[in-house]
Parts: sequence; C-alpha cells; structure tokens
Amino acid sequence: MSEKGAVVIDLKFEQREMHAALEGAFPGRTILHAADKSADLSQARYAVMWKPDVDLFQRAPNLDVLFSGGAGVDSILATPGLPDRPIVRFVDQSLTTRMSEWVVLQALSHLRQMPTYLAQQRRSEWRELAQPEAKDLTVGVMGLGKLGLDSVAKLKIMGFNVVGWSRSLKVIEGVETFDADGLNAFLGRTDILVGLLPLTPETRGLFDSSLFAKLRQGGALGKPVFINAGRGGSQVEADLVSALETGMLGGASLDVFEQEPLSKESPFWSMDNVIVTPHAASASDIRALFRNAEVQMQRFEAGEALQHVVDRTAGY
Ligand code: NDP
Ligand code: OXD
Repeated sequence: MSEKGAVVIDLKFEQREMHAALEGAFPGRTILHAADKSADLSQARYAVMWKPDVDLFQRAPNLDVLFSGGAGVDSILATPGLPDRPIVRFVDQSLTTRMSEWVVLQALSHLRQMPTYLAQQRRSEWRELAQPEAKDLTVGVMGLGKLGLDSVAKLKIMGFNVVGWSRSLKVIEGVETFDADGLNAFLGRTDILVGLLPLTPETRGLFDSSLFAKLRQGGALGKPVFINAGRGGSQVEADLVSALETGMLGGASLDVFEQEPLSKESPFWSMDNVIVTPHAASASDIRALFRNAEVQMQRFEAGEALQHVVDRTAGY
C-alpha cells in the first residue's frame, strides 16, 4: 500500500472520459474502483463519488473524507450507511462559469421569445413579436451560493434587473435580496424565476402551484417564466405542467427533473414553450475534479482544514 491514502472511485460519469482523466491523477495513491465488485475497498481512505452505489460505504468502511463529484450532494446524503466523515463538494470556476452561461442563455431565450420563434419556424410562419429589453424584466434568482452569485452578476451585465433569495440574507450591490421569510415579496417582483437551489428537505417540492401563483403576472413578457437547474426534486412537475398549460406560466427552461433521464412520455418534450436540456447545464470537468480532490487530500494529510465542506444539518 502507498503511504498516501488510497482512493476509491465511484463516479457514474461517462466511463471512457473518467478513465482518461484518471491517467496521472492522484500520484502515489492506490486507486480502487467501486465498479470492480471483487475489489477490496477496505484500505480506501478517500472516496470520490457521484450517485454512489448503495453498498459503497459497507464495502469501504475506513473512509476519512468523502468527495462529491458535483456541486450537489443530495445523492451522497441519501446513500445508506453514510459515515460521519467530512463531505467535500466540488467547487470549480469552470463549473460556475458554464452554469451562468446556461442561465443567461435561457433568460435571453425567453426574453427574445426563441421558443415561439422556433415553433413558428417549424410552421414556416413569418411573424414578428414584441421585443422588450432586458431592463424591462426582473430575474429572481433562488439560491445565492457559488452558482447563484455568479449568475446574478452575469444577468446584471446583460441588463436584467435582478433580485435574489437565499436562506440567510446576502448583501449584493445593485441587487435587492431577500431571506427565507421574504419569499412572497421576492416572488411578487419576479418575471423570470431561476432555481439554483440544492435539494434538501426544505427545498423538496418548493416549486409548486402556490409558488408559481405568486410570481408577477403582466410583466413585459405578459406571463412569468420558470428556469430550473438546481434539482428536479424541488419542482412539482404535475403543477408545472398545469401552470404551463393554463398560462399561469408563459414558459420554462428545465435542466433537472423529478426522474432522470426524463421519461419519453413526459409532456415537457413536446411543449412549445418549454426548453429541455438533459441535466447538462454544467457538468463537472473530471480532470479538475480529481485535481481539486488531490489538493484537499494533501491538505487533510498535512493537518490543514478542508475546504467546501458540506453542512450536514443544512443538507448542502
Ligand atoms: P451553494 O451551497 O454554494 O449555494 C446554495 C444556495 O442555496 C445558498 O445561497 C443557500 O442559502 C441557498 N439555500 C439552500 N437552502 C435554502 C433554503 N431552504 N431556502 C433558501 N435558500 C436556500 O451551492 P451551489 O451554488 O454551488 O450549487 C447549487 C445547486 O446547483 C447544487 O446543490 C446542485 O443541486 C445544482 N447544480 C446543478 C448543476 C446542473 O448541471 N444542473 C451543476 C451544478 C450544481 P445560504 O446562502 O443562506 O446558505
Ligand atoms: C452537480 C450537478 O451537482 O452536475 O454538480 O448536478
């Protein structure tokens, strides 16, 4: 066994890409694979995981630190036998930047009525629609963490009015912010709602009919729009379909779903006012993930504090 702690990898990512990224990663460490069902994982001190196997912690009972393959940790927290060890989540500038690109793309797509123009194109229909400017709309961002704060900044650059909501109140120059108790006031100002929340007991099922009903009606786009790249478990999809059908919502961009992959029978696929992406708003760069984990392992082994540790009580 090497002197440096061994690492078990349990990443449900594209396997060829993951194996290529492993070349040269974790120098001096033994690398074990949870996918090898005959492997003895008892020597592993670290686990790097995404949607871990249900028996991972049983097979690897001597872990010191757990590393999430993504920013969200809901699937790790839900894994049976989760040991009482620090969980380090993935925080990465490229992940953050690409999420903001996706958020701005969706906000602009609805502002410039792209779903309607694409539907018209399919019918060879030449019809110009109203063109409000970004400053005529307010985007409300729910979740002002690593991803939410960067999205707020980039939405502002595009000219949108932006308001923000988080559990604890944030101070952001030029942005009206609300804490958990200010939810109704926040929603009442919002034309385009952006979800960048982790999935926790508090956020599960948060995006339901009663929440959609509180969004501002009659803004520059006529009806509010819902954009979600946080977690699908935060949205009540039956309510969302009904809100889109009745016109309570004018459109949606969805990257995450209650069940993934999204079922072929889902009505979202064929709704003209809905943009679907396959949980692809911002995928982890696997090489960066391994680099990041190695840095944290070295910190841990040098007796330094780990960074980006999950607050188990809060659930993110
Ligand atoms: P952070 O932990 O940095 O931020 C989370 C934010 O959500 C914080 O502002 C937090 O408030 C707020 N929050 C959490 N719970 C509540 C609540 N009950 N009420 C109000 N606000 C709440 O996370 P990230 O920004 O890094 O990531 C956010 C999520 O994005 C991830 O958990 C993951 O689910 C999702 N994600 C999706 C990806 C995709 O490709 N679709 C890619 C990467 C991440 P406070 O500031 O007060 O703590
Ligand atoms: C993440 C994700 O949480 O990709 O990083 O969903």
